[in-house]
Amino acid sequence: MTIMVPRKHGDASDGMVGGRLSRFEGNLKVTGAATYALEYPTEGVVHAVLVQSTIAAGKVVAVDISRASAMPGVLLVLTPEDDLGLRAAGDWAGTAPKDEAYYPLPRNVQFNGQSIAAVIAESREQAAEAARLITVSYEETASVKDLEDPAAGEGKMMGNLTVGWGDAEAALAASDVTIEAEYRTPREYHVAMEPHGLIARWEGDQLTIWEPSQWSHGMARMYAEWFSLPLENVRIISPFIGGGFGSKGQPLAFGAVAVAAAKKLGRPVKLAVTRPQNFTSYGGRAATRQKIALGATKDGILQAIVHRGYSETSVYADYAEQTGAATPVLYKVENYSSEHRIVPVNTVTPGALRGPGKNPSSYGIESAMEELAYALGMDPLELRLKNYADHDYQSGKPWSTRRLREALTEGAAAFGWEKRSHEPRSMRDGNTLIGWGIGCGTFPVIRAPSEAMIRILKNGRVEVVSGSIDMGQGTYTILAQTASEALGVPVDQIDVLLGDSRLPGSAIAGGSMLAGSITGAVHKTAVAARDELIGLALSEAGSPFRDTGANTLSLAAGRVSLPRDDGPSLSLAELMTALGRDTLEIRRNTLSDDAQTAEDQRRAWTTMAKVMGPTMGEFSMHSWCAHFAEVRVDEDFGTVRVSRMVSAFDCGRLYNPKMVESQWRGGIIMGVGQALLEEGIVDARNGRTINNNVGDYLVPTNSDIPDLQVISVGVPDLNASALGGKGVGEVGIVGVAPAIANAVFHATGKRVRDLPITLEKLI
Ligand code: MCN
Ligand code: MOS
Repeated sequence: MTIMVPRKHGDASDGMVGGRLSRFEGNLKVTGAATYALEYPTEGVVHAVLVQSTIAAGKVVAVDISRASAMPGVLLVLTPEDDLGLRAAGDWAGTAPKDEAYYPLPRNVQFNGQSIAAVIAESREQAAEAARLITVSYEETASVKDLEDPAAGEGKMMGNLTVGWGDAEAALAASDVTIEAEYRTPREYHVAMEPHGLIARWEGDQLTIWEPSQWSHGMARMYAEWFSLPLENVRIISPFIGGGFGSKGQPLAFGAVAVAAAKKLGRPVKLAVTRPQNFTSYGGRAATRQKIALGATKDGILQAIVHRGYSETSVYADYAEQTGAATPVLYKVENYSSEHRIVPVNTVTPGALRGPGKNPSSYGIESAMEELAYALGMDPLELRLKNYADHDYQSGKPWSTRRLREALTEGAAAFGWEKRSHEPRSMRDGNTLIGWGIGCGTFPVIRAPSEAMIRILKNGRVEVVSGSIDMGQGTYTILAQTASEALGVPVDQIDVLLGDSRLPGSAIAGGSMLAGSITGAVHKTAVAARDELIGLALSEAGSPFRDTGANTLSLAAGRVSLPRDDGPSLSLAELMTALGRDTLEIRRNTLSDDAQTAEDQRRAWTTMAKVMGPTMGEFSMHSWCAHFAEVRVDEDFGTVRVSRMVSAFDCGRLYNPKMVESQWRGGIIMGVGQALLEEGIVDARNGRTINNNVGDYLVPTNSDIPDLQVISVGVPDLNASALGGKGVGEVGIVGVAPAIANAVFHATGKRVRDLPITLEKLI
């Protein structure tokens, strides 16, 4: 467990909610002082290396381990022959586990790159060398390589994702102006700086796992279910994480293998997933296809949206990358129809990647809106403002807050949009074509209960304790700010402890739901701690306040005083000494009062059962943004550079604008990668991801990124969270790719409808 010592930057108000405090753990990370999961010294640790399938579908007939087993240092080889004794785990939603066995090294191969064997040896080098000597014979069967494969078919309709109102087909047919187009996105990957891996250690029936985790409690539950252990016997430790972006929210097959090996050997096992193995040990964003038809009147009033989407999933689990996630909430439209199908292919099951659903969805609708603007001969900004949704047409509910209009108008003003000339290819600088485009984005406000603990120590320091995590988004820092403000204690007197499933329960750091949830819990706990401390100071023998006759006290700048300022004034340390206390410990949660049983709490912290979606109350609640992109395209070579971006956001109140701005910029940078570079390429012969490394799977570098101007237009939204903030982490990427695609069209007159926009598609 790591205690964070905050350092203060700038003026005193930086430590309050809304201040621009720097990330506490950033310094530790860049200087190497932060301990990542695989860096924990564990005596007697041995090393596991995975062997993955080289076919897309079939059966493992035999695994020859004779040469591997004979290698020096090799302790154990696991293959589909070994029954590891695991049971199936329940899913995120909290559905009870199926009563069946779980095989993390299965005999049936369902995708290329599936783990089918593991070697455990005294050193990693010995294990890696032995792993190369394993030979596997397969009985290969027919497979579906990807969405392009003629064998892929039409997939299955996801009935729960069908959305409709009015009569979209009829209204489309009756519209003056229509456009119809198909948009495509490829497989995309998280590529977090810290690859996956873990150290697993058993002590009797107690299991400790050091593994980067976006959700320590949920992962602990799933490991407990796999190994038939009581939840309290499993501990996940994850104080520092080198990014997750959606990939680190649940335990994966390799984790089960490492834990099972540690149990068999009676020694701690370290398993580092190699970078190439990271491309198939968990799924990235699914490839998508979507057909969108828009109908409008001559003066640009939207009449109908008809939307048909597809995304790939695996052959063993249904995961929908919901192409219809943003389409129904962005515009005012009386006739709407959207459907989504998932197409099973032989891949690892895709997963959530920053802005899941909303991201490809906004690429579709925001590209289509610009195509409509050109069909109408109308400025794309004007078209968007003209069709501004005054409420949520899908749920029929009013928005809690929606400052998308301000995002569009203030973003446009900062960008200088009025200087745009509408015709494609009409703006240039010598041989360079210049284009401007807009893309709007949105992400729902997702709320979840959480728990927190505050400890006031005898030395006057305050600990904020939570099992939530910080993968770089700033949880440590905003929790110190939240506690500082509510308690009246300077931020440099506060230590935040996170990243351990033994600590108080928390929402997942996913779906942009953590900050709103956990600041709410910490705020509530800090207010209770303050009340408790003042109550004790007024009533306990030994306290100099007891006989002052005061009925309340003030706590400010870390000192407890009479409100009138004319009596005793004690620091926290002095007061704790006067009270004769070593610690004062307060724990609170944000579950409702009638849902406080142990079972309620277990479900709340280890499943998604108590998570609330954006329309589960009176209002429809979302974050919003508008991106304005400028691209420069070399007319001869077709190379595209993003030369300027202005993005305006409504994310409600910002707990820490400095971190919010870097969250937004981080999302925008990932969006630039999505628009111009990122594409998982599948070998049609064997279903293998070919570019499974950071040399060939391109993500943006600093030189690909211009200055990114970000603007906040939000106002506090107290329906969305206790402190008025909406989600920040995901919305930044949403809408970037269409803004760039639209700018490329404006520059070149060529509409590329499949990402990424590479030069060969432009020439
Ligand atoms: N914040 C704020 N004011 C708000 C909301 C948020 O100051 N109103 C700031 C805080 O610093 C907070 C951060 O923004 O810590 C993110 O808050 P939130 O939007 O609630 O997102 P979560 O804390 O739930 O984090 C998860 C989110 C997701 S889902 C992905 S994907 C993502 C992201 O955060 N992955 C990230 N940002 C990331 N940032 C880094 N560095 N690494 C990742 O892997
Ligand atoms: Mo974020 S993709 O929901 O972890």
